[in-house]
Amino acid sequence: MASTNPFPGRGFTSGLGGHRGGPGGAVQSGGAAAGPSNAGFNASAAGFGAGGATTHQQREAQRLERERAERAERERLESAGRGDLAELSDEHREEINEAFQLFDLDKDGHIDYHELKVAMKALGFDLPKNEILNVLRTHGVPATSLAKPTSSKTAAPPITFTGPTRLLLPLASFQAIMAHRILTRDPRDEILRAFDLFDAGAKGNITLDDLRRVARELGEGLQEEELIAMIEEFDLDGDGAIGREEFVGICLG
Ligand SMILES: [Ca+2]
Ligand SMILES: [Ca+2]
Repeated sequence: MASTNPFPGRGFTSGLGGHRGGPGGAVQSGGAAAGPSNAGFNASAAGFGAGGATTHQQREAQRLERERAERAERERLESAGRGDLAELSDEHREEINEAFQLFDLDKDGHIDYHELKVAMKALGFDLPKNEILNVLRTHGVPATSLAKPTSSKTAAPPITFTGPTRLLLPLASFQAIMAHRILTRDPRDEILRAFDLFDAGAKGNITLDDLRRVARELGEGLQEEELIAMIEEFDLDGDGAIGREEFVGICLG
């Protein structure tokens, strides 16, 4: 049949006996059960078509509505995030971008669960698993949507959600989220993060050895007496080292 049909694109419609051309007419003429010779075929086709079309359309509508809501929420957060981003120092903005680039191993502008976890940790946010998952659920996009961005319109294959790693976080969302977190973070947290950089081995104290090491790493030509004087100045409880609270006191005081 296909070989003799002069209008291959309309073959199925005319085969149903419908007098309306085009794909839109096909469903309608099928529903009207036109053409006695084709009635049997039409009925089953219409039954299948109608049932399938309704649920498909409903599902499609629900999916579109859900996507619209998610997109709106994402855009709202991202525009709020852009505001945050504008408030950040250049240094923080660079830190955010560097953390992302560093862990976006395949350079596709998206990071997965594990990459997000380490990228956030690199920025000083060591979040538990469920919080990372929440970030991905709220801001992530399905990995499958990246492979074929335009083919989701017709007969979208069901997204098989096999796990958190199937959601990816785009750079713009990462920037917005991290900007917000950095701006709203407790200064104490940042101070303690710095403390941890000094405190080798997480002893809970910054010792003279730690100061020597950091001075060396920073290339600061500090004299031994200067380092000792630093400890003495801030060592309030006299244990010969700078504890966490003593350190917070230095930075906030
Ligand atoms: Ca990636
Ligand atoms: Ca002390």
